Amino acid sequence: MKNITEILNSKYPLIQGGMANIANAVLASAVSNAGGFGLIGAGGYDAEWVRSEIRKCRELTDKPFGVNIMLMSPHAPAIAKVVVEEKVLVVTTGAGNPGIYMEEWKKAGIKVIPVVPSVALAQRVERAGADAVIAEGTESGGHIGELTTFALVPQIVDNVKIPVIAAGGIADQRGVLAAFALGAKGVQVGTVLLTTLECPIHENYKQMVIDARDTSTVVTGRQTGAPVRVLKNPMANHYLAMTKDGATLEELEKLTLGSLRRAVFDGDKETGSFMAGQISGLIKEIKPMKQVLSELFDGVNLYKSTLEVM
Ligand code: TUI
Repeated sequence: MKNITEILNSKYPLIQGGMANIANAVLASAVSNAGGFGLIGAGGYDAEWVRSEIRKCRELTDKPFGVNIMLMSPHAPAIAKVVVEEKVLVVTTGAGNPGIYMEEWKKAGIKVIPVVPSVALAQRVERAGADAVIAEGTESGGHIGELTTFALVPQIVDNVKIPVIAAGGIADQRGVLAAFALGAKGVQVGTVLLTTLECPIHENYKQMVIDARDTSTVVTGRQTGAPVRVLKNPMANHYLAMTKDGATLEELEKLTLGSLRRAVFDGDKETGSFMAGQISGLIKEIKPMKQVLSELFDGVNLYKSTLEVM
């Protein structure tokens, strides 16, 4: 089986999370320049935004990087074409099954690494030609599945032949080692990148992650079928109270419209949605990207720590 660093052509076996509205060319190039594998997160943006960020990223780094496509976006079909036209090396997908795009991407030589919340979807995308999968636990920030990283990773490892990348709850070397002990060959991180110097979010967002404790996140949207983990704030409390009072889908959508942008760009602590994972409580300071990645990996032999599963 290929190592993740061979698939990604990166120094570290680390891929950046999709991080909708956050992961632009500045963040992606910072991750790749520090030895990880950066991604442009398409989120809810349109195809021309993605094309322009890909081109900007090529100016900012000579290292490889990829694109994350959020499949719930109405722009996903057009973005799926742009990654082919722009000869993107690696595509990760989230929030859905990328099956309908796989043939075209594989034909174009793109390496495809879907985020999967279950063994069933991992097996389905493996059959469709995925090069690896990202097993993302419910500890993660943003849109999440049901299973924890600890339960999900080894079950996917035992049921696919392609490499598995672990995500959710990883923010230091212990988390990386644990992921490898569970059989993962790499990690995806998001929350720990929010507080890097280079991360292009409002200072209030970074400070909220630094101030967070273990119990500071909450899941909104469980009832509407799109559960999203965010930092607790008046916006999240209001959302949950409205859900309890039987608010309609329209009312909830109206409340959350633009709320991620208000968090990322305006740092609006009252009405923004600050997506972040349960590991926020471990993060204590703002650091340069290079230091964060070095602290995750340097000085440890991950491959020796891996147990052979019989
Ligand atoms: O996608 C993510 N995290 C995200 S996307 C996002 S943007 C957004 N904003 C508001 C509402 C919804 C999305 C913010 N964070 N992570 C990857 C992920 N994929 N988590 C869960 C899944 C997933 C869920 C179901 C993947 C596949 C899936 O399959 C269902 C099916 O069709 O079989």
